[in-house]
Amino acid sequence: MISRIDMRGSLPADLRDVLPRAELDVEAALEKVRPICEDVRHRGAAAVRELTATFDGVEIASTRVPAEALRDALAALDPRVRAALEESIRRARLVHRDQRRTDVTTQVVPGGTVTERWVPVDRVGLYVPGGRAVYPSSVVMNVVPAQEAGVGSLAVTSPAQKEFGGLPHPTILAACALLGVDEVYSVGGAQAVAMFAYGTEECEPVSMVTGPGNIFVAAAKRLLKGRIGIDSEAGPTEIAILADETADPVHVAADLISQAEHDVIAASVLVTTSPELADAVEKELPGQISATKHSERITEALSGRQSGIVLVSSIDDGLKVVDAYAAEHLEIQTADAAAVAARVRNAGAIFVGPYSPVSLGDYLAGSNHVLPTGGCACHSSGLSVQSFLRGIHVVDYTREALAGAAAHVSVLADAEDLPAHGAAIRARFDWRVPTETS
Ligand code: HSO
Ligand code: ZN
Repeated sequence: MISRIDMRGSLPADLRDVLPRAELDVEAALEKVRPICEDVRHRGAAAVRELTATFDGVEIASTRVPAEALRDALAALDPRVRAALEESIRRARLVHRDQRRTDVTTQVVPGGTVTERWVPVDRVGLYVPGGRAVYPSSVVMNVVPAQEAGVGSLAVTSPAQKEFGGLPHPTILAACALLGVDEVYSVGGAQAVAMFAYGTEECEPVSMVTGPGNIFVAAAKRLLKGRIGIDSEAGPTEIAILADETADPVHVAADLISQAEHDVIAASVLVTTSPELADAVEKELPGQISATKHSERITEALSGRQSGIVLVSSIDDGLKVVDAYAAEHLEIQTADAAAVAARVRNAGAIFVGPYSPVSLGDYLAGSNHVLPTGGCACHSSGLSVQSFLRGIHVVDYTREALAGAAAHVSVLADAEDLPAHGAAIRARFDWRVPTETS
């Protein structure tokens, strides 16, 4: 049921186009999302509440989740889930704390310095999906880097759920409480992104919105980008596995299945030098799929055109294939996996060897699971402390140091036909181009 592409002869020139990939037409959703965002912009919280009634089927009196609801959710949280979340948070903090940047001052010339000062974004809104995908782990993965970056004001929003009296899912609320986030809204969809971007009577506007969501959330982020900063537009989950004959087909099948579990359009791609492994994985899949809860969804994802097994004639070719694919998650299950992993150029995150499966990274490795999808790993990184920081150049030159640069500035300004640029420097030196000693 999983398709095969044989590239053992030679690799096709248009490798990127040949490889399986899900298409997500965010552009088409833009027109639906535009009036929603305009409505929120003009009518504020009333519009947000009405849109929540329309799209989520719940009447909410206020968009803000009361503090007691957060406390109650934490008190009612299964203690085992609490312990697991606490460990996930602890490990994520260790990794993200090490991502903090220090300001660097470069002395360019005597008396002339440029300092790169790292300043966190003042206020961030985090979107957490609701509905079928209730992911407290994603709350951790969004909140921890923002907090470690030093973001002062952090708000979380997640769709109002009818079955929870118009509040977001209790596990989401409990995760917020564990992380010390007390500003939470029960709003989902495009209206949530608009609420954050424009602000309402009930929610101060933010400077940046991060977090995964459905196609309407992605479209709203695309529409409002510029007014707000965004992380990447999250597409369906992908796993690629580069494996040779040393890989265990049971592990490979389990890992392909694990990410296919997310969505019928999730992508699972095995790239292997070993036809025997390909056969063994194919043989292994049906048994594992039928033993798992979401077997229908998984079967659809694995038989979709976005998933497949790619046969290659060497690890070198395999590396070319996985680099062209630029997977969100890439596992290396080969001999000398660390050395092979070191040669990978494009991936959201790399999982090395038999004991580093993607599901470890989804929850507890300490790494971040908000990663670039759809091939964006060839130009972007996953969410990190850096995502929430701005590097501001602070330029500080003395009179003498400016004098030393003046002639070159004048020449370049004239060459660009912008003489007033040069004049701004001469104005400080009696309208003459100074020499370094004048
Ligand atoms: N694999 C997903 C993240 C996730 N998995 C959340 C389980 N829960 C995208 O990286
Ligand atoms: Zn996952």
